[in-house]
Amino acid sequence: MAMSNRQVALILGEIGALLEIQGENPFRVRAYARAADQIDRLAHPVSTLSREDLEAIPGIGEAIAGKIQEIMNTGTCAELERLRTATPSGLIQLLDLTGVGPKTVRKLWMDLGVDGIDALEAAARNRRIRALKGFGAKKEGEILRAIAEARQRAGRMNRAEAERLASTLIAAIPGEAWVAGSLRRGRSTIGDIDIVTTAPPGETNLALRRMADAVIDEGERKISVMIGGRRADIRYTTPGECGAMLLYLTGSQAFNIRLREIAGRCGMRLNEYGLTVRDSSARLVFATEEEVFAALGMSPVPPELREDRGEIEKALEGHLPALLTREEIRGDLHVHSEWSDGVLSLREIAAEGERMGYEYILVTDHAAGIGIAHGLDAERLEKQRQEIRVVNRTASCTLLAGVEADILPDGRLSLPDAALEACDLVIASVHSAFRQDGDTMTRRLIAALENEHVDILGHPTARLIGHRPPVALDIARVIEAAAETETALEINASPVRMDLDDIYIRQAKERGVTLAIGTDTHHRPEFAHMRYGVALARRGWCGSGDLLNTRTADTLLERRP
Ligand code: DGT
Ligand code: CA
Ligand code: CA
Ligand code: ZN
Repeated sequence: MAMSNRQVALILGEIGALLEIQGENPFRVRAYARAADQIDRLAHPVSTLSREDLEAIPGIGEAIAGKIQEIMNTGTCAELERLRTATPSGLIQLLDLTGVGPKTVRKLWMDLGVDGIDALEAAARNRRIRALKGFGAKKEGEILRAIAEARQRAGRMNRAEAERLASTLIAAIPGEAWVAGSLRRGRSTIGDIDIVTTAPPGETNLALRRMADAVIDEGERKISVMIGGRRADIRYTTPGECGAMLLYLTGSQAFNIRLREIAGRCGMRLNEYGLTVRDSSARLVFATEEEVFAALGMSPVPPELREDRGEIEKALEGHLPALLTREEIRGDLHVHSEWSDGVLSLREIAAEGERMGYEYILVTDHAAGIGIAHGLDAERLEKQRQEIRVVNRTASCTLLAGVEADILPDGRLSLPDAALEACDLVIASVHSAFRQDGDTMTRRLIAALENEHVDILGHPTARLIGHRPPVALDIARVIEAAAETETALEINASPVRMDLDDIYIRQAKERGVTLAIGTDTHHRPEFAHMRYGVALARRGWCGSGDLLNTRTADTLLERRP
């Protein structure tokens, strides 16, 4: 399908904006803005124009005409991908804010170190923006309003954003409080925050009212507030009744409905306050969820499984699967260093691995390929392996020498086989031509799986939550090919990826495919995202035997011929 003029114009506009954020030559910045404008106003589909036609358009020279053809052929272009890699992805999202253009973004980035929407919100709430030259208190207020508005448009939160908001709320609540809802169930995206607390309602309502942008609903039993465009529901309970409330507010709704049916079959009524025996006024209350499950004759169901996808039947039979735990994870299988687009040295990565209690970390820098900044070629990879050997002499966490190779649009990889073979383990991922049709994309991924040197298919759907939809893909065929070629599928635990997601993880597991959790760390704090990956694996019903991360380094290396 040919790209529309609007799509091409948007890409040219993004290149111009990114060049400006990067502080590049103002003439190039303006050339892209102008070209975007021209394409947007063309009377004919840009896809019908020849190279000569393109260059005849005022303001479109040889260089930009070439870019336009590249964009129409691949859905993206090397220049754009280079800029996207070089620019913190949070900055690109700031451009979506009303009243915020590239020049503002550059100033916020350079002067305040703002690298995304959350940092911008923090800066505005701490009154650091009004102090900037040319900004002021009015602009600061506009920015806060634009953030709230953008979040309402953007839909669901990613887990990192949701966790930050939940901790802020819990810190403000004068008493014990627990996270419930989809956040507790480990879902990859979160609609709103749900919290259960035993704190006194009056005092808590006052505290929350003070920090909220708006109060939707307030009383003795609950309060619902809006903060930065996000909703939070807080329910009050007592220590003795906490179990039924936490169970109710954790959900899911489908799970709750089934539990009520089960209670009904035993002649009881279940709600968020406890169990009542029908035709009697006696109410049983529970301090813990476990006691509620016991009263219903079930084993306790872990929050990650509470979706009514077969777990209730298993819990009634007492046959719930043993799920993966964080303690069983021996290492992280996707980490970038300063050798490509990460910031940590190999030594710092090994030290972080030690701190996390890991036995190993698979270092997977980008291999040279289209759109990847500072990708490594075979020679640089060999140099990196030598340095890894040196670091491994003194570190207790072993660095494994891997690579993240690009799957090119035709299914070939961005590194020759000999270079792949020299690595301990190879991840192959899609980083370009995201708009291929489903059949082409599926065949492209299967070609990569069939390469005998590929061990893990990285972030299989390439989605970026709130930013880029999953690629078109026949996931069943990809899972089948992964099973046949004994290639692992990644559970990318970055909160903006969460890829594969739970349902696909479960399909893969059931077909006997091994999964590999990787945090895709580029900066130190991202190592902690391992917990998101573990939660996703649990939501996919995985036990320790389904993961590569639970194997010893020696067992992992035996996979290699
Ligand atoms: P979300 O916020 O869209 O990511 O998903 P949840 O699961 O957090 O849903 P939410 O916030 O609407 O409600 C939190 C929990 O409250 C939900 O998981 C189960 C419970 N709940 C909400 N509405 C109902 C309902 O109509 N019936 C029952 N049985 N439970 C409900
Ligand atoms: Ca919720
Ligand atoms: Ca809610
Ligand atoms: Zn990647």
